[in-house]
Amino acid sequence: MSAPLALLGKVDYGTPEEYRKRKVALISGITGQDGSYLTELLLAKGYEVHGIIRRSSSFNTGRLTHLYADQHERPTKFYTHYGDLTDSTNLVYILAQVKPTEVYNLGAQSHVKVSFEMAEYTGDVDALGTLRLLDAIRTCGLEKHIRFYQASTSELYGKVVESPQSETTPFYPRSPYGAAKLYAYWITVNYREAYGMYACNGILFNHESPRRGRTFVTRKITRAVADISLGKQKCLFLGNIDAKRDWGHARDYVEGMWRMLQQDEAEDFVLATGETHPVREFVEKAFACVNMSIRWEGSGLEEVGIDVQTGRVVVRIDEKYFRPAEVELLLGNPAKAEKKLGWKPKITFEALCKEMVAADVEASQNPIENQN
Ligand code: NDP
Ligand code: GDR
Repeated sequence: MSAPLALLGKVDYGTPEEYRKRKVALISGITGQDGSYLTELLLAKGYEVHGIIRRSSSFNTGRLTHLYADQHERPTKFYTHYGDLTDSTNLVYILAQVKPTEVYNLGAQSHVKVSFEMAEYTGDVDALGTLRLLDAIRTCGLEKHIRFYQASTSELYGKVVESPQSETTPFYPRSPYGAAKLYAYWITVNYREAYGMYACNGILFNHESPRRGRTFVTRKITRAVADISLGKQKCLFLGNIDAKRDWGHARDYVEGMWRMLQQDEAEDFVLATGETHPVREFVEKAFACVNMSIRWEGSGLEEVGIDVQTGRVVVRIDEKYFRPAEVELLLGNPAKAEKKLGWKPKITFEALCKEMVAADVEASQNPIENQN
């Protein structure tokens, strides 16, 4: 069966081996946490990096500012293109223009709680957006030339069926986000099997950093800890503090993404630390970084976190942060990635927490310079 490229007329890209002698990456979601770290990694490896950015009335390229600045001081191989995963024509146009050798699909409505309120949009971007990008590659006739990375997630596991969770654990998503990512996972597998594409799923467990979006729980906590320690905020309001997550550092995880695209054959891999911690432990560790210790009192919605030294309530529970269906426990088994990719996370839970608190203390003291 011929590729839909016939619609565009034949383009000779040379053999896949010749084509892949160049190192050109295209990243959707480049303005996000992972996109910014992956861009740094690929530029350091000598890649030409192209990113898809969305037009927004407010500033959305803060995590890339240092790379734009570099470009004006000395020429770099970093380019951005306006686009959106809901716009097929635009994706075909960008692919035809850029002719990447590797495509990293990181773009997504990535907030689980928000996905319950914007379920259709989340499905459009996270599920159909992945299909659009895969089809755009085929439309350009590049399905044998491009290596494709799909940002799959531990949210696919959802309700605990087995623990720790590995590449063979059955999926049971618990949110519109998880369900949309399930479609994206399987369409990636399907395009690999149907069209011989080099397409991989990275099933990544939670990974954080000082560049984490401000409404995800770790960053929300470290920002509040910074502001409370500096007397700028009184109390932190949270939802389910008993949920457990396998938290790593985003810098380690983007290295794993790249390694997945350097194998002889495309496969799916879990990236995780193999440790799990409840949200309440992250709260305790974060406060400890500013020399505050927390004592818990009460239960359920009435539970509070008290600063032992002053006796002040600094953490309260707010019903509005609970989800209609929760993922209670995530704990990954990264053995396959360690064996086949030689990948191991380097940054510990404690070091991650410390780095995030230090960055937020600095940002709180100098709010103009630090707008991540
Ligand atoms: P972020 O939320 O920080 O970044 C998401 C990116 O997607 C942003 O660049 C955003 O653009 C972009 N985006 C959103 N909607 C669209 C759209 N319609 N078209 C094109 N781009 C869009 O996510 P992370 O960096 O944390 O995560 C990267 C990917 O990995 C996501 O797909 C996420 O679901 C997945 N993932 C993340 C994990 C984590 O723990 N961080 C774990 C497992 C998977 P804008 O800046 O304009 O909003
Ligand atoms: P998650 O991350 O849903 O795991 O998805 P998030 O940090 O939002 O939640 C982690 C856990 O903390 C609980 N929680 C709260 N969460 C938020 N955001 N705000 C709160 O106030 C709060 N209080 C308690 C949550 O209920 C949850 O159990 C992230 C995203 O990056 C996804 O895109 C990615 O796929 C998964 O990680 C792996």
